[in-house]
Amino acid sequence: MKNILVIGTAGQIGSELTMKLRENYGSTNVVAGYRKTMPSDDVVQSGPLENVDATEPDRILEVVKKYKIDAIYNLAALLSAAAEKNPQAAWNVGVNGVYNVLEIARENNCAVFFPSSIGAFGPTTPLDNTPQDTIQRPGTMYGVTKVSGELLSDYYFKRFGVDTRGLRYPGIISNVTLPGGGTTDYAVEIFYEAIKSKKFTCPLKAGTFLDMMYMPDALDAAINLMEADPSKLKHRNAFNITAMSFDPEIIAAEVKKHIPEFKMEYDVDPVKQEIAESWPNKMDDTCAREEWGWDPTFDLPAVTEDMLKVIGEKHEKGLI
Ligand code: AKB
Repeated sequence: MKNILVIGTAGQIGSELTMKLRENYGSTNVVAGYRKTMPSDDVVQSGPLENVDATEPDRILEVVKKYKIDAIYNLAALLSAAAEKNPQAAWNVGVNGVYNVLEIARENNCAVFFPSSIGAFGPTTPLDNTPQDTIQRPGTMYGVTKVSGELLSDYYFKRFGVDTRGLRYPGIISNVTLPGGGTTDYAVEIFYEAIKSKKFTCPLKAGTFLDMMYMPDALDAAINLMEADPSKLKHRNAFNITAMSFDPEIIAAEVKKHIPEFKMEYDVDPVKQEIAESWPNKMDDTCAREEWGWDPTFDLPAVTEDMLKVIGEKHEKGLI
């Protein structure tokens, strides 16, 4: 892989993935695509920047040709709760956008990374130790777009030989760019609120278990999968990966170990709660471990310690 285009670099994953790819492959070889919102100063100042909207294929093609792109990381999407507010836009970005990228990849011989999600599962999926290959009948527009993206990506690999690879990301915990409109966002917000006000109102019920992961592991996963020996991949789109599973009570107890006065109360958001209940409690990620060596570094205590340290420093500097 020499020249990479990242679409969606203002987002939670895109902002950090762009910097990591630039570190690994050289700043000038990684083009940051953004739509409306400008990415962070780090992203803007460290390498090429282009206005690229996943729903505008002519523009994607122009950038792919200009920079002789050979891999596209397409992170453009509306997250699960946001997609329920605007399902038409979610379809447009999450399905038409994915199709546009795959078509351009087919014509220009690019590899494609597709970020699927635990949202690709639904209420009829086995929710404990969710297998790699299982029932996928999501009831959300987000889930519909993720299943479509997985199927389209596999189709382009099998039918046209496009090197498509994808991950089913769990909730991603991070401290650079806030997520927005996701069901798992609470697991990020809790740390900011713990530092700022020592209290947090949780939108999900106690007992709602979901898979989660710290950003450094999520970035390594994408890059390692794209670098993996293709002859070892029995699956392509998309691999279950997880690093931990917890409910709001467990993460709150972990925060309390560092901030004993921390208090959490509940004000359940019915849309998010219904979505969360239809998602796995814990996925089985054996295929990712066996086929390309997935092995996360951070567990909940390590994430909590690091999040509180980084966000605490930002708070002291008046940045949040
Ligand atoms: C969301 O909550 O919508 C996302 C996801 C798990 O895909 N963070």
